[in-house]
Amino acid sequence: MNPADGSVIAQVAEADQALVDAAVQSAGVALCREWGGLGTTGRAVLLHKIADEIERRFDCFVAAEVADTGKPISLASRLDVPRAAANFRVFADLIKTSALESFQTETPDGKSALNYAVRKPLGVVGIITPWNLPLLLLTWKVAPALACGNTVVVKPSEETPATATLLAEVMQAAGIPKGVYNVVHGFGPNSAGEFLTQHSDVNAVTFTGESQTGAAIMRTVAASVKPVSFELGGKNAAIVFADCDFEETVNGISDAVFLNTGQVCLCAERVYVERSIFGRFVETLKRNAEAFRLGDPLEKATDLGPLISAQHRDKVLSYFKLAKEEGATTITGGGMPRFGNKLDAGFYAQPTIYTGLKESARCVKEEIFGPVCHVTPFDSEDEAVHMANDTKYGLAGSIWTTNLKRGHRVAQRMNVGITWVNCWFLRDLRTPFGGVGLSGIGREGGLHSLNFYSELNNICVRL
Ligand code: NAD
Ligand code: 6OH
Repeated sequence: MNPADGSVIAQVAEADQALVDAAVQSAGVALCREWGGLGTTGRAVLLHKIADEIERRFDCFVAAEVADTGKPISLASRLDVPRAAANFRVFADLIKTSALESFQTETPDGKSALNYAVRKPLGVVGIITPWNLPLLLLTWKVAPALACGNTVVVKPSEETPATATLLAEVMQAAGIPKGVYNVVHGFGPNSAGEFLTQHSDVNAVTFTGESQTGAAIMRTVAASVKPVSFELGGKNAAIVFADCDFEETVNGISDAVFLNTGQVCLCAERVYVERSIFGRFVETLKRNAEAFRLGDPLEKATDLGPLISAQHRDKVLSYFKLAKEEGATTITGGGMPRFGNKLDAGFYAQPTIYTGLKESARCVKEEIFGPVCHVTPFDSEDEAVHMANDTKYGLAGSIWTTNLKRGHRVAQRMNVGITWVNCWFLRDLRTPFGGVGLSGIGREGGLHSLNFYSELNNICVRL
């Protein structure tokens, strides 16, 4: 469905067990054919061709992503689709240039041995992805998996099947051998997702999505001890000190809270602001939230689109209701916008800001994944860090200050996988990416991805 107006865009075939079996088998066979014989140089050339073909179909990918997700065309054009091409280029270059460790080992008899490691593919990798950044997050995993010589079976979210399918056309056009990239569509439990994760011929599973789903997948793969990489949910904090660059910070936080209608795992849902600027900060954030243009994703001027589905909109609205029951003060929003046209059948929610909740409130503890934040004042650095870290999640955080020492110091105290200072979602694809606690297991990005998507075989040679 198109989340902007509730219309049906396409029918998608749900893979049954037999189709998933066929996809996994095709991936297994491809490992032993031409693909398996290619070296890193050959694979890197092909990965660049994939990026070329994505860029050639730029408008087509943007249109598909906008129709599936309802995200503004401006966002898909500047973030999702360029990042998909970049994912392939970065891992193509990295696999060619990355070195592996070696050790000259002294032996008790006064001689020595040489230890060195070689990379081997894991085999068939099952890739399961969510709906919020469908192509970006899919290619973030497919690119390093292919760079390392694996074959893949991908299961995109049932909400956003289009771009994974278009990527199959890209693979063909780029000359990727048959069976290297396979797509199955369907749901999670008792459907394609579960059939894939429990398949005995799938050698590893990489997953991005909700923490609870990660737990379910972990139980499924436990039986066959498959390696997993999990990028899961978050309840991310931003800490704003009184000495911040005020305008830059409010604009940065506006992005961190509302980008993609708050449907980015890295979004800040908890904002902690030093008390002396609290009132002014909340007022200015409100001004920004109210200035966002909600509307038709296909219009270039639109800042925020709808939520992904009626079900997710209802979940977000249920938190709006809960916030009031928990005693929140509504600074702005808290409901659904009215357009007076076909967009009223879409799944929109207003940009929403709350204050006044206790830190123990469910709205401050649970991931909402919508255009909403709660702002809390603080009096000391220790108090801010304590509140920011008081969560079972630990994906990302951001610190806003012009005090260089404080920026580093507070960043290093954050119990998360990624901390930004005076910025948010600024990505260098070579850096480690992942979370602690309920936010995930392992790190991807750069060499961390190469290490997950390959097995190292250490070879010890007595000299
Ligand atoms: P989700 O967990 O509901 O679904 C993700 C994928 O898992 C879908 O393809 C779904 O079909 C599949 N799935 C569901 N149950 C399954 C099962 N039992 N076995 C196998 N597959 C199963 O997540 P979502 O609602 O699509 O995405 C939103 C969530 O993803 C949020 O919690 C968000 O924080 C998280 N997220 C995290 C990151 C990150 O990098 N940490 C990035 C994006 C999104
Ligand atoms: C989550 O919604 C965003 C994840 C972003 C990435 O994984 C990335 O590589 O930028």
